[in-house]
Amino acid sequence: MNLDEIIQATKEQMPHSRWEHTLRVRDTALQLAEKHKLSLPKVEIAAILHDYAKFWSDEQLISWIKKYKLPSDLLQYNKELWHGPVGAEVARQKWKILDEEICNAICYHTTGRPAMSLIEKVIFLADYIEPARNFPGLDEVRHLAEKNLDQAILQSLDNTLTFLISRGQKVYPLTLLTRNYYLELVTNKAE
Ligand code: DGI
Ligand code: FE
Ligand code: FE
Repeated sequence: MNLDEIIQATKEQMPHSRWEHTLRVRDTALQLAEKHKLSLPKVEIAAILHDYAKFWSDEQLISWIKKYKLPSDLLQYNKELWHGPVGAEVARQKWKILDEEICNAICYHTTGRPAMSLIEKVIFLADYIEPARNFPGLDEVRHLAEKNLDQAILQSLDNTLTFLISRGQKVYPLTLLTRNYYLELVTNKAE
């Protein structure tokens, strides 16, 4: 597995603007990784691959979810939730990446999950705070991410849930479980 080859193939899966987002996620993730003494090459691969399947057709995403027995409940929720788990499967099947931390960081970058590893947290947050993002409440999450990753994750999930509810959209149960987990973690630590 060669990083240049992965970069070239990833670039070909998406429009240029999405590739630029990917590069900003990589840079943001590497900054966080350095601060938290994480393996930079692992973080870089996860960041490059995180949106690999974002522009795949519904048919292609559905066929991977079925073929590789990814959670079938995904199909009852927003299509936006499919590209993470499928991207992780691409990492395994196409790029032979067997490092579970890298695959999980790709898999859970949209929903998060309870008790994420440091690399999962870094990819999850870098995707949310990269410099060109512009969500309501983003400055607070950027600020929190400098001091406490768990608080930043909680705030970003609260923002996402508020956004989904305001648009009348379904919430994927894992998104909610993740939010509740980090709420408890942050609250108990503060006591
Ligand atoms: O792929 P990106 O745009 O870089 O970012 P992402 O993978 O975090 O996807 C964000 C989208 O996913 C955003 O529009 C909100 C949506 N999303 C996150 N959690 C849920 C969700 N959508 C639904 N319907 N339900 C969720 O639980
Ligand atoms: Fe994504
Ligand atoms: Fe992304």
